[in-house]
Amino acid sequence: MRELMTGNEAIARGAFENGVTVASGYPGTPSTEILENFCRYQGVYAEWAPNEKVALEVGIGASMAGARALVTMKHVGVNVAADPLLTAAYTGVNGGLVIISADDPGMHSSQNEQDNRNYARFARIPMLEPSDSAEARDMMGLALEISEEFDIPVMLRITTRVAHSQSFVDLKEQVTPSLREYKKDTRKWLMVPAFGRMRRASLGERMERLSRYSGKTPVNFILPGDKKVGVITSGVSYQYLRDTLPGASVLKLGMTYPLPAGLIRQFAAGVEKLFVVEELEPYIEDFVRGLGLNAKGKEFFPETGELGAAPVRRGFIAAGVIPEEASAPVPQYQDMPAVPVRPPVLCAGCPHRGVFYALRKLKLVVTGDIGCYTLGGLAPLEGMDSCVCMGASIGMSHGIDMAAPGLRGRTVAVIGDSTFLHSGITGLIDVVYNGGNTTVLILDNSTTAMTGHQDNPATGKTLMGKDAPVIDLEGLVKSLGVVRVRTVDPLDLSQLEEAIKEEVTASGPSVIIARKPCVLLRRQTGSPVTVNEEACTGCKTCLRLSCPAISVNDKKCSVDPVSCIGCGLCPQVCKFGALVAAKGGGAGA
Ligand SMILES: Cc1ncc(C[n+]2csc(CCOP(=O)(O)OP(=O)(O)O)c2C)c(N)n1
Repeated sequence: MRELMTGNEAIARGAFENGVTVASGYPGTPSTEILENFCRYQGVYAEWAPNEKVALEVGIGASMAGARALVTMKHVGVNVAADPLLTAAYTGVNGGLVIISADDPGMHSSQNEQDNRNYARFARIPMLEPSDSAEARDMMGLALEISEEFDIPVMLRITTRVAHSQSFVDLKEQVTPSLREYKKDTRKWLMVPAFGRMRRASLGERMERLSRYSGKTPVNFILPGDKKVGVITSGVSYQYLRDTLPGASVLKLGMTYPLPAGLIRQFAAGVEKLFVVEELEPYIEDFVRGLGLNAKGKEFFPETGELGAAPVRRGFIAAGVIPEEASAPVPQYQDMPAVPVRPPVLCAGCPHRGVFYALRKLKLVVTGDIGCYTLGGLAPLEGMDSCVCMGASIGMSHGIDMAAPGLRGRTVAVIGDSTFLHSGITGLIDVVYNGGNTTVLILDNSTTAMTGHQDNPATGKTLMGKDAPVIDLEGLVKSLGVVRVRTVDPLDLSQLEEAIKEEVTASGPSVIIARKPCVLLRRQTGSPVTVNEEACTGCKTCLRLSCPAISVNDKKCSVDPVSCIGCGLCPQVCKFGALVAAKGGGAGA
């Protein structure tokens, strides 16, 4: 049977077909749908871990026990999982272990665009890179085989375009999952220095064998063509290249670590001009040049942002390979005609909105974190000063507190429920342990909203849909030693402001839990706010809420009754009483 699948669906299918029985991950675009699809297959176990490090450790454990295991994360998640990752290369595996790194060139939904091919080289683990969904499914199986044959975890790297584009996949039957025998072997699994040194030597041997394998694996292959131009490429760049220079000789690399030196030399010897077309860093180009070959790459093709057929074409025009006024059709799907930009915005009725309105009003220094609430940093709310990585808000706030006495009592850390459980807890421990003064606002909307409503340990459900114990956030922070803990309704502005004012000036650490489910979870109908036009002075204070339901027309504010859900926030900021909550609406609705 043939099915149209996204790259993420295809990876989930490949894992199922090839007998993966345990999968763990932490959500993050563009990787999230892999586990959401995998968990629907019969006879498998899949879970959301609280963070990527734990997810990888679950995968290593499952592999050690003899199962085939899958671990998924976005590119920055690999930073969180880097500690177990670099030593897992030493220990190797029992059952096949595959780690998905879903990279995001162009930063569609990420805070950076790091190129995780460097992780494969850094950690010394093999890397495979598919160009479409069929390859994604096939490479999932191949990665498991390589993992078991060479006793090493394998990284399967995809990028946003491969993860989210659809192409055909011919479905295969599932191989019956089998559990390899578990044998106690401390020299392999107990990485104390003496055993670690032995495994380091073994890693060198495994990499040598893998380098030879890379030269003969069918996923690294030459597509013969015009001998005047030879192009080395991989991943989605291969698709852009085929659109742009269909006749060129191509060396397509499906295995990008270790790179096949012999095959590259052989390919280079058969073409007149050698190019490397790759997205982001000159990763392949540097290797090719290191072989003493004269390859052209980043001189003509961009090093940042997402690649596409248009930039590839522009590069080949600049390199004199494609004549300027060539009659070949210009691919249109990049460089699209300009469309109005629609900046992301918190939904109408989002419980995060009031928090940032209040923080801005109180003129506080706000160290932020990553989630839907990061949008509270954008105009006109502008209630957040920083966002670096998941969990950073609390440590940064503590750092400010320790560095600048003038800012003491004026600093707040803001963090979501999923992010707090991911990597905020240790920051709070630091504050308590070291006698800090930080005030932490945990925005508990009962979901991981930003990545599409995944459950987390505070929601009461697992990825497989089972009931789970709900983490008691108040109890948790108290158990860490925070004495001042209170819970507020983020849609009640005066309660919220009062709580923040009191806690920032109080001595010692404090935690305010602003609790209200995400508006998309508690979707209401009806009860929109109405406008009393006579009372409206056109002052535009309501626009400061950045609510997509509110606009000002002819100097009077207007509320879109379709998008307004009557959260009751705007009547609280209008001092002229022009915005009127419907009966039964208002704070707490
Ligand atoms: C290390 C890392 N892993 C995953 C992500 C993707 N991601 C961004 S925010 C977020 C969680 C957001 O949930 P929460 O903190 O509850 O805030 P909400 O979006 O619900 O407001 C995730 C998973 C990331 N940016 N970095």
